[in-house]
Amino acid sequence: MPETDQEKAIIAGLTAESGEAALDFAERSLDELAELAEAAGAMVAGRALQHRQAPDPATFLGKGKLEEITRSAEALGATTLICDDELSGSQIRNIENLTGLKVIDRTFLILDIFAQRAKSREGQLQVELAQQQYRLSRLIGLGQALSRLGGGIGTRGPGESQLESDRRHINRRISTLKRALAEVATRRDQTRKQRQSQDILTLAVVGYTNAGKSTLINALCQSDLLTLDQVFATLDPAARRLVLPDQQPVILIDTVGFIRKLPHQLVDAFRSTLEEVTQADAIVHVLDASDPQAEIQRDVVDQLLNELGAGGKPRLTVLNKIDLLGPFERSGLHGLTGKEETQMVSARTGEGLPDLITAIARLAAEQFIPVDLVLPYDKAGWISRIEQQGKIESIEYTEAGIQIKARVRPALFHPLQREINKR
Ligand SMILES: Nc1nc2c(ncn2[C@@H]2O[C@H](COP(=O)(O)OP(=O)(O)OP(=O)(O)O)[C@@H](O)[C@H]2O)c(=O)[nH]1
Ligand SMILES: [Mg+2]
Repeated sequence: MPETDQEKAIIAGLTAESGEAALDFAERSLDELAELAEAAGAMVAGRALQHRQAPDPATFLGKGKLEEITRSAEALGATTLICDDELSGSQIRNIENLTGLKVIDRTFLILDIFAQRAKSREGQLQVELAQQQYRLSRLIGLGQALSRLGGGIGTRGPGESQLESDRRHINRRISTLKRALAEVATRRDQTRKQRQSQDILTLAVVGYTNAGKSTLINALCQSDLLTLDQVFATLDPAARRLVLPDQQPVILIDTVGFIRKLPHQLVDAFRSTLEEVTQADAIVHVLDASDPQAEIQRDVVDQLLNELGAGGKPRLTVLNKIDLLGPFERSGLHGLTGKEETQMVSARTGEGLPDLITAIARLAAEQFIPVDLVLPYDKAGWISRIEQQGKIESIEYTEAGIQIKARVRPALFHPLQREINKR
């Protein structure tokens, strides 16, 4: 994009604590905000970090800081101010009045990037739902301010009735979007049920945005999912098949990346997409081990997984991008290894992938139930199902019937058990 077309922005954040670690944390959050602003198509002309016990309820940043920002925006030719936290509707209006700048917050920015990236119909519907919910909550902020101004009976001004009609309009749109999404979700459900009925083990590949999830799936499955050095390249889940060394297939599901302060509107709106994570048999958590913020990113992902109710699933941790690390830095990765099994890999060079595949195979094997049974000859049809959905370890044709030792998926185990008990 030529520079002249780009919106010039100043980014600003708050930190409640002043210690070195807290300052560093806030600066890194601003770095990420700058990345988000650029991903949305803006040019970051300046940044400001204010140390303050608590945000100013009316203007988020202090008045003095806002005056400073106004002056530097004039000097730099910036027209937009982007704040690193969610602002209320009245805060946005107050800051706009004080600075003359267009004001947006981190949530708006993330929603905007999602809107630019969404390709599938489901993705577009989900993003618009989140955006409308964001707008609605900002209207309410404005509404409270106005109704306080209005005061007594009969003082309802034109502003307020406009507001009510806006609110009605948004609510109608939200209902339409929810209905459309419910339809798409039903279809997604069917696809998933079909997959589950084939009973192939499903692993959700999750992680912070840009950690290399799609690249890793491509390297493992020889697929060609979109990978880019930018945030939120992937919005729609995609399933790819990986055939393990014992010929057992598993499905890897690529998912949307997580980020700190992920807008709750997005989490709500993306619920059906995120169900791919909650419905998976196990989780592969991909971390960018070369990122100085890897530890924080891991915690953000852990917390979101817990919120989604997927915190207790069997899990593998993958420390990716180790090609960017020297031997000394690699040996310092202990801090990132939790209680789950951890593999160091480079999805780019292929280093560590054979060990990762072994670990996935081990995880897959743990999801199978061992059986030792005698199948009557008239039930021999079950053998092909066991072959498809499990692994036969030994088979012997005896007088009593067909003696089978095998490992099967839970979904086959129960019907099989019922069948045997019928006799
Ligand atoms: N050096 C190096 N770069 C990698 C590696 N794996 C991925 N990358 C790069 O990291 C960037 C992000 O990769 P993606 O696979 O798109 O990351 P993602 O986690 O799917 O990201 P989102 O879908 O945006 O959340 C791309 O530029 C990749 O080429 C790796 O092992 N080493
Ligand atoms: Mg991706």
